[in-house]
Amino acid sequence: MSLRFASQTLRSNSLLKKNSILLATRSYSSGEKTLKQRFAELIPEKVDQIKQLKKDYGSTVIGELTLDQAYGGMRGIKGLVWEGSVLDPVEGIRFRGRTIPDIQKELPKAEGGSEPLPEALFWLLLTGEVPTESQVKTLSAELAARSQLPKHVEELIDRSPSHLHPMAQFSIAVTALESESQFAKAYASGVSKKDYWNYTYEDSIELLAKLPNIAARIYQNVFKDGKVPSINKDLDYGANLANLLGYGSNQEFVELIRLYLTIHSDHEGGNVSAHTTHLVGSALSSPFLSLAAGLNGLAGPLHGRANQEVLEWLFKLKDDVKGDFSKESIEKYLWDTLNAGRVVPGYGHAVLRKTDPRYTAQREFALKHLPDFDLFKLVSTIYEVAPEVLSKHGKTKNPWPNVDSHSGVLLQYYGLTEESFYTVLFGVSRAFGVLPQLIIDRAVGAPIERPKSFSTEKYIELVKGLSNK
Ligand code: CMX
Repeated sequence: MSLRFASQTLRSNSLLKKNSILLATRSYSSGEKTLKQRFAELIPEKVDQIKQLKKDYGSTVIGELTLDQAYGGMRGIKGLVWEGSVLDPVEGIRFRGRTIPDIQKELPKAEGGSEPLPEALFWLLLTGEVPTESQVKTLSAELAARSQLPKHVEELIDRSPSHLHPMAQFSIAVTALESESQFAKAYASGVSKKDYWNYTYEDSIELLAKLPNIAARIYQNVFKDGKVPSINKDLDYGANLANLLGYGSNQEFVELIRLYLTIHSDHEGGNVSAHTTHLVGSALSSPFLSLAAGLNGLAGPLHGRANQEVLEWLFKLKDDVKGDFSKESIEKYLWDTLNAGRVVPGYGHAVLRKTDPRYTAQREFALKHLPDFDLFKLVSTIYEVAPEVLSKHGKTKNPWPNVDSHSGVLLQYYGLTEESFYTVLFGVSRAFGVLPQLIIDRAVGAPIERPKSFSTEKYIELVKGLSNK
């Protein structure tokens, strides 16, 4: 290690210590545990639980594997561990055992608000526990306090050409935050494995804290006048993000952002963005590099970018039907899409086999706040027509809408009309889901991921050998 790097490392480690001491003092004075303290308490329990489970059942067969699954995107293969959420094909997502309506009811809210605070969900995903209001306030304040971007990251975003997709800018900016990684510095200085989680936690909070400034800077640069308002240290995460984007004066929009960030966060471990973040993290790449990798996956049209595609598809539909929004003309448009060999964006899912409860939560928000909005009515009519058309078409295993089918329409209503930005908001939310798992991974000593692959020739040899038995 160079002398310069070694002294930087020592400096940042002592800063980190100071930070932890400050946090500890703050929490003792309020009498409640901080998130970090509570998580630290829970680690031995989790480690023991896993140790015991492996000791008792380590050689139990938990599934079968067919050749179709190897060639079919590994659907249904159980081989990942993900603590924050489990996805049931019919019922949808549960965050630490709780459905979306449960978390809407149970998680702390902002004063006067009715949607859950995403900071509270982060706490729940990491610990399995619902935080108190004051614990969430402490976390919100910490995130606001750590939100400022390093100059070089601001410059990188400012230098990005406006035709570079916002998701590419987002990924570049998150990657460039690697300069701030306490984990990378601690690893280079030879810190013990037992402490990995500590530095992963610090990086994750630092990263989460900085995402609103990154997202807003991209938005203001590409679509507005490039000026980004300042973070308000007294506001929660969603309110700050809404402010930075320029829509904070509308309380309904602020509520929407809180709901949006909460429900887009986690969808168990096998989806592309979650799995990628976890996989890259398993090589002990920092949370910055790991999340950036996950964001690159989220940017794909079959995954997060579908929310942008939905809007583009809806606008084309509006052009095509020339004011005739009858079920018949929408049905024709759906068939035209399918017959052109394209997917209907916002419909279908690799795991779900029913309407996505994240779709339902957004539909309920729309029914409450914007029941007469023409695009919402259009989305509702498509919901009446598309499942039957997709079923008749006969390819997709799930003809029901997913989360992306609804999110853009809500943002359109409040004036955030630039659909190529939508996946960035999804990405900010996804960080709330994948970073807790990254911290848990390091706390329980999860190994580098390395499944086995075969060539087609080797699979032929394998199946022929097996079928001869
Ligand atoms: N429209 C038309 N065809 C569809 C379809 C849709 N909405 N959904 C699936 N299909 C097709 C698939 O393309 C596949 O066709 P081929 O056999 O020709 O390859 C066939 O139906 C079987 O697919 P499946 O097993 O039902 O679905 P997959 O698990 O392979 O894919 C998904 C899942 C989400 C990629 C797919 O449903 C899709 O492309 N949907 C549209 C894009 C979308 O909304 N993505 C967002 C998902 C949520 C998220 O991650 O954000």
